[in-house]
Amino acid sequence: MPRLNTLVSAGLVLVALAPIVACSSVDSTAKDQLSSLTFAEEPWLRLHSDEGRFEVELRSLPASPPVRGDNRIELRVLDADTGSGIEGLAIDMVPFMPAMGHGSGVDPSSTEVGDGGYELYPVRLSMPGRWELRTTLGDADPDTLTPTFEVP
Ligand SMILES: [Cu+2]
Repeated sequence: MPRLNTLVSAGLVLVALAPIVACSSVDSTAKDQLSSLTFAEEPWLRLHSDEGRFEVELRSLPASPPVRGDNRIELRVLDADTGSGIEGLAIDMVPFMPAMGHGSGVDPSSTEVGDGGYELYPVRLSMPGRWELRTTLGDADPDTLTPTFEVP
């Protein structure tokens, strides 16, 4: 059936296999399970930084948007004019719940993964509701970004 073949794109196969991979390692911790997952090809959010210098793609695991508990978030930081990845940025991210005026108690650390990619872990969202990721890109001449979303 050609129609079925069209539906079974690489992306769908990845999504279908992810739970199987997670379930096959019953003894591993939540962290191990999270690190065995692969970011989706399509970002769940694209934003310009507040000063417009960067275009930033966001991907998250184990789901998009991020979920209650610990998340892995990848930021891909691109030059807004040329589209090329910006390397060597210090990234500071503070999860914050504006309605209740609290953060998450843990600051995620940033690991550069190449080509303008930065992985933030653990992004800990302790309760359902609206969260902001108050993010600073670079330290000498920083630009900022505040992805905002609902945690189910
Ligand atoms: Cu809260």
